[in-house]
Amino acid sequence: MNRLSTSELKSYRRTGHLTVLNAFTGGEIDTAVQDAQNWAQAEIGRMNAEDKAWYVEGEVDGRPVLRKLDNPVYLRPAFRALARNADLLARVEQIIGPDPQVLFSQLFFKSPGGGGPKPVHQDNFYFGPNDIEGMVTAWIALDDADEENGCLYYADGSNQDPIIPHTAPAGEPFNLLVPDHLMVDYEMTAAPVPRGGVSFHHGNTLHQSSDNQSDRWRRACAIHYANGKTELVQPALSYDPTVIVTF
Ligand SMILES: O=C(O)CCC(=O)C(=O)O
Repeated sequence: MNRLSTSELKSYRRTGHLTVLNAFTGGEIDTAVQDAQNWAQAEIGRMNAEDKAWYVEGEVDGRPVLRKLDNPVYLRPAFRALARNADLLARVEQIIGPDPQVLFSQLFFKSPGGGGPKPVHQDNFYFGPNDIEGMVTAWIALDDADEENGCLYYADGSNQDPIIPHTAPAGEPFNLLVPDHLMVDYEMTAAPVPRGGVSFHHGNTLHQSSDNQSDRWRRACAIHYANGKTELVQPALSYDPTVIVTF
């Protein structure tokens, strides 16, 4: 079984994030990407105008493309397979402790030339867990992610800072963000991840992604794990407990 080394764990605890290369094979990622594209086309066909206004983000080759879809791990066997990967679960357990479960998951499409940015936030503000150490996000790169196509940026060490109040821009109640004036002391560092790699981040780690300025996709699946004892006691949005995936 592949596990995190002592120095990797130490680095994660210090900086609040850690990238592991080649966590998944090319074949596993191919299966997930194919499923993501099929699922997106089916969902676009089903969406009403209000959903389209939020989820559709431009066009590629004359066809609408989505910003994101929620709960791939719960809804799609191809993504459930990624989430239950034995090496991934072992690493997650090293970070947060026993009995990891998936409370929520997200599939980000960030399409070529049109995929928009995700503003600075802390996942723990969204989730409001009773234990800030009890959750970790595993962000799986389904394409090479770099500065040109909108990789993640982290504020190193912000995992050791408290949760900061977030606000929502007018008309975007789900897009919670840290206001600029609270970010002046933080430097954001790019964290490129090659396809098949995973970037783990702590729930308090400040992070964001820029827009996709390339002609390449930047698809990624974010899996939000909690250990068996962690509960969402003060969530900023509402999370459906029936979609929790246990192993
Ligand atoms: O992929 C992105 O652009 C945003 C991901 C994110 O915010 C997360 O994984 O918590």
